[in-house]
Amino acid sequence: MKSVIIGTAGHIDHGKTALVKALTGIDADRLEEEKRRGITIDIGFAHLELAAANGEKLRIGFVDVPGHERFVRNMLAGIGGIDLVLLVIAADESIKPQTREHFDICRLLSVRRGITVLTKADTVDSETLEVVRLEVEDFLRGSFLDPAQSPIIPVSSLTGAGLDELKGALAEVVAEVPARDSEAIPRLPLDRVFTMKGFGTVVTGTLISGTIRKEDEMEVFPDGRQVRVRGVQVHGQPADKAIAGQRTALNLAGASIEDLARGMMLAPPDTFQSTKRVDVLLSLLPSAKPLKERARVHLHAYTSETVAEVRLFDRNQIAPGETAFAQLRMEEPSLLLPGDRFILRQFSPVVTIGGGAVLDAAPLPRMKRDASQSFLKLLANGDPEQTLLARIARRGHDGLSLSQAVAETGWRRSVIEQRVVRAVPQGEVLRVGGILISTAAMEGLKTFVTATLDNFHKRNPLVAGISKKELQEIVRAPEESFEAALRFLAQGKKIEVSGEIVHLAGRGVVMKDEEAESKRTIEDAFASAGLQVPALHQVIAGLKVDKARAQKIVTLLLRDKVLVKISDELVFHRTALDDLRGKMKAYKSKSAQIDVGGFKDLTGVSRKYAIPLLEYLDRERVTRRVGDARVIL
Ligand SMILES: Nc1nc2c(ncn2[C@@H]2O[C@H](COP(=O)(O)OP(=O)(O)OP(=O)(O)O)[C@@H](O)[C@H]2O)c(=O)[nH]1
Ligand SMILES: [Mg+2]
Repeated sequence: MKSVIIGTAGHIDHGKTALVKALTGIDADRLEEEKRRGITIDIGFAHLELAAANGEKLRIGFVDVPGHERFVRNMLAGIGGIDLVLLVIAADESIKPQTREHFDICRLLSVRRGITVLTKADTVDSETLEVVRLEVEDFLRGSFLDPAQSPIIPVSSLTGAGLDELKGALAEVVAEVPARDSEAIPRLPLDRVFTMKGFGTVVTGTLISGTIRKEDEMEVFPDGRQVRVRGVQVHGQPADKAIAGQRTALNLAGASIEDLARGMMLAPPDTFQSTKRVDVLLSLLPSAKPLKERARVHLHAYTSETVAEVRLFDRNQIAPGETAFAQLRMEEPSLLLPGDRFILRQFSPVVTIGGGAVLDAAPLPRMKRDASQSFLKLLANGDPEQTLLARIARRGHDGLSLSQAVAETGWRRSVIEQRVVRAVPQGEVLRVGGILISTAAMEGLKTFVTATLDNFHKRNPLVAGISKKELQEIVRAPEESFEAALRFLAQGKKIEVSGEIVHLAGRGVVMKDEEAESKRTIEDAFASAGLQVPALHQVIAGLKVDKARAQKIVTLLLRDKVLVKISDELVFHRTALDDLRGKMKAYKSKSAQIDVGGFKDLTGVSRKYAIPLLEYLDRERVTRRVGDARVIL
């Protein structure tokens, strides 16, 4: 069974509601005020089942909209999720202002199919009907309702004339129109929120994609509140699930009617993010005034509505009839995804001026205008693989995680995986850990890492390498891509990573011969001295290299902990201090305490060395001073 949503459109009083009733038996005017005034104020709903020529059952949900120019806002809340339109034109009035406005809206929303109905056919003679038909044909020519491919059917809701023909045409068009994807991630824009005795909070909407089942957890956008689906109704009947293209009512736990409103959207939890900025492809109606940079407009998308500021990329204004890329900066956040259609209305006086499609609902804040433009051009082409590659590439070496990819595209994870699987062998994308990164960005990162290392070695010839942490801070790459870059470079023998230290292969410490010799001399001098160390300045004085060089070598030895400085004057070789620790440990088995005299006897050093050494041992928590003696810990 196929489910589609048909919207009505047309001027006030042209017989939209009467037509829906004649087709379905349901009066879509549900408000008392509507019945009293005989006009539609808010959207109303009805449903019908038809059989296609091949016997398939077709389930049609109707969204009946108001024609009054003051209620176009409400009309917009209903028309966003429709698959087909019934353009209603009264035979006694022909084309009127809201015929044009509603039709423009349908075109801007990219409604692809529909039927034109000449209502009130019983009120005019056949000649008038023919004249009106010709007018309407002219009006529709070249549009998605071009008379060559879409029927124009005269009907009388009063007498029933033409209704069977209309039903036949409906069955045909409904069978042809592609079904919405019930496998996709579900999104339900809310159009009504109310309480029902015995049920509690109920919301309704046209399910634009996916499937919602009883007991599903959902997130409310833009608020982020979590709710649970206690019950599902489709076209007024209890159901286990609702699928895309169905009028859906949900009984929700976790929210009261005060927490919910028309314009909000339900989607699975922790999947999407609301946004206040969208990059779009915007078309301005020929009838509109030029749209200037920074103009404020009313933005309508599905059931939501907010004020937005228009930002243009490459011009100061969009001329009437023109199409251009733009960024819409919204006052209120909402959940939008690429491909979502929207309508713009002038700030004041409020008239429909244009609309278009969302290309990117997650624009990067620091992207250059040119880069943004070429990115948007690519997205506008609509090739899914290219789109995914561009989205990965624009993240540079930060990469794009799979969950980010889902949030940005609205595609299911498995769909993205498939597209990645197709893209990876082309060599354009790499998968490292949980992120996708473009091969070019990884090459760039590797070059950056080696250049940074090269620079480091030049400036620090006596240092073995840079710490990973420092290197990562310089190249500003997240953990996963950074580690991957190091791994690739190490595999390619470009760098060496030992523990936390990274250096270029074959570089590390570069010493001239006499430096290396001096380093050995210093090391030997201290290693052979044990605790009876010579004065550092004496050792340095005996070297072949100048004092500054010598000082650097000492710094290096201290950094690598070959030498240990325990006071301004005294430097020891690490092995001597390790021996000392061993001696202290052995001494402890004889006595828990040691005084300065005992220490001098144990080590054979003079008082001049004994005091700083004991203080060093205190600092190292080998000993603890108690009066004149030390407790060995
Ligand atoms: N004679 C005749 N009257 C009709 C026909 N269709 C509708 N009407 C009458 O026209 C009036 C307006 O019809 P509605 O169906 O309320 O018009 P609408 O387009 O829904 O109006 P809005 O929702 O307010 O835009 C009502 O009094 C209907 O009875 C028709 O086919 N023949
Ligand atoms: Mg009506």
